[in-house]
Amino acid sequence: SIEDGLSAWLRYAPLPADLQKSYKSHSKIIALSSSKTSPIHTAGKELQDGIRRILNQEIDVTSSFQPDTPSPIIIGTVSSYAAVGGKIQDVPELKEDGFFLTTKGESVLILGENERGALYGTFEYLSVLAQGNFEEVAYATNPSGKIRWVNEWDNLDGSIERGYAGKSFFFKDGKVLQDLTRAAQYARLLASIRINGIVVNNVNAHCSLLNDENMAGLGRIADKMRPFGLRIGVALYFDSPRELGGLPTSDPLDPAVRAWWNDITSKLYKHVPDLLGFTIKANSEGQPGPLTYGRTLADGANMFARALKPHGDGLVMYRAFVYNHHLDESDLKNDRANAAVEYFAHLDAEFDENVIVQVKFGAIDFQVREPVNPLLANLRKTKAVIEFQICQEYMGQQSHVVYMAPLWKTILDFDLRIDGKPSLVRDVLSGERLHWSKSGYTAVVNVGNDTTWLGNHLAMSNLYAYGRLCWNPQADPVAMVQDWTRLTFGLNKTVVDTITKISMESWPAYEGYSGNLGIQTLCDIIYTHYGPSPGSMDGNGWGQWTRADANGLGMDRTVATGTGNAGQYPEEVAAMYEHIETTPDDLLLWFHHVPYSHRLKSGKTVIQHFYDAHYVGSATAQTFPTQWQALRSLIDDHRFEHVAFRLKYQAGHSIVWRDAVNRFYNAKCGIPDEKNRVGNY
Ligand code: GCW
Repeated sequence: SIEDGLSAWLRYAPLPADLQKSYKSHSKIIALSSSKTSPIHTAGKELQDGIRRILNQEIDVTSSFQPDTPSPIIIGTVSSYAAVGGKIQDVPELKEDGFFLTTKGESVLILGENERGALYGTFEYLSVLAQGNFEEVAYATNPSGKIRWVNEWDNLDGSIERGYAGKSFFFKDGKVLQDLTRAAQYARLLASIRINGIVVNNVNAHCSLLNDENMAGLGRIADKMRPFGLRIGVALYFDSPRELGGLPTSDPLDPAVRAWWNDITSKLYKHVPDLLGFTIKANSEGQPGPLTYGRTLADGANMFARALKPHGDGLVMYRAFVYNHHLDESDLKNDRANAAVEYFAHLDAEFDENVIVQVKFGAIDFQVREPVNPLLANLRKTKAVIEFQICQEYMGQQSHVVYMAPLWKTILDFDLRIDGKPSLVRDVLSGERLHWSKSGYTAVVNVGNDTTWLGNHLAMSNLYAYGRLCWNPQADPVAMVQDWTRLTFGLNKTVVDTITKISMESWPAYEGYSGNLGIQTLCDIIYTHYGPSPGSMDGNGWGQWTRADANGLGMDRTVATGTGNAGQYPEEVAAMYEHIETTPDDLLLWFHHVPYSHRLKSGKTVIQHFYDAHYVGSATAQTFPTQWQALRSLIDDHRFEHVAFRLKYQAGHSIVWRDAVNRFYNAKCGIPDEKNRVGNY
């Protein structure tokens, strides 16, 4: 039903009656909240509602602590619990946003390091109840990433850049919407996966966000988010001083410009006292920025950082996505993948302490496979967050099912060997490896007002898994999708096994038919980023090139003969990517230009691998509709049909992909398919 879509993994479907009976009842929820807008107040209500729906039990909530309450569920912070005389000697030391949960004995105790943590613990408790798991537990858990944000690319006119699920539920006609019901529902979902920040507008920002009416509107959005422990940030348009303020320049070193931003920032804080900060896309894809005024990127970032500084802990998320999108392809040394390191590495010591560089996971742009962005190995003092993308811009745009947790894991588990030492990306992002005080994660989500949020019920496992990975980047993609499935579709084993199988097969299948061996997603590159169009990748200034001709393909990114990109990695990684023999097959064409007849480690030639992988990937996608049929009558018809339709579409579109890509390369190189499938029509 529509309700199922909106509540996503927070459906709280009733458990079977026998299971319900085996739950040890509690007399009361004691939520030690300081106010009605406190996340602990939210937690109390959420738990009451969840227990009613999952277990069919009524339970009262109170905010006052009575020590003699029999078998209560207590929700509080460690300090608020101690203040009412609770025993906290067994509670381990917690980090910011962490929580302690114990169900041992008669009562349940959920204590957060802060109020947000207590809400997270409550959602955790509900998540295990909803999965019919009443096992006694006692543990503390803390986040890996301090920064666990999402970005929405919502425009003020209500459209969403790269959004595939309807219109914005924040903005319309240049203003913040009056009815923010969906925004609050979204905040609830985000809180349940422990996201603590949301940047509500497109990084291609508009200056009218900062007019008086919209600043008040941002205040209303923040009010909706606060009870869920979520703070909001905004993306800013660099030239606002000129375009909104009427100043002659937006030069970041000009005192009048700085005064203008200081004033705007003070006004914003009046409406949003807990503002997260600013996200800046500048000197990128036609956006103005400090370079426009002859200043450095650090000059630009620090201007915002200093405007935020007097108000508290506000951060500048300065996006590293700075590159020339009019790059000349005829120069074999040109490489968009080099841009981030070239623009940012030498500024490592120049950024203020409250600037964080926001780095897309790969050096190009959310492709089906990319190596880790080398900028993450070139910063020491400057702190960073990684940027993932939950909307599937290059990944089938939610019309294809692609579960991306396995892709993200290949990035997070990669060892960058910074200074010759173990440097897993996840340990860089946690701040441990380089002793950063603040760092972590963000992801572009682009949910819309569609009742499925992302346009496809199955796409929501990506949002769910993203939140879990920010907290614990070692979480297992299989376990995450199983949990998500139980919460979203129910406990039936066939349902869980089928959705898990389709999900785990989906990224390899998509890679099989959309872009092999590190060649990138071979989609239309000029505008839609959808559907097969290998020919569109070259002959333009965007720099997402394949350099395919009659003899070979791939980018030579070696130091010896190519763009030098391999050399942007630390020594050991650079040596691996420099040589064809040591470059893994799945990134071969990212780093090397080779003939179609080049033999892979698998023994196949590159072209035969292309042919075969496209057939295998498409064949896998063609099993999805059949696999899904097993779920008829095991889940509700509404969601069954919704997904069935999309999987059928994906199966067909995978054939289009397969044939378009195979025929394109077959025509380019003229080498026949050993199995005689391609070109025989
Ligand atoms: O992937 C590209 C998108 C643009 C987007 C840009 C960015 C918001 O195609 O639509 O702009 O990335 O990340 O800034």
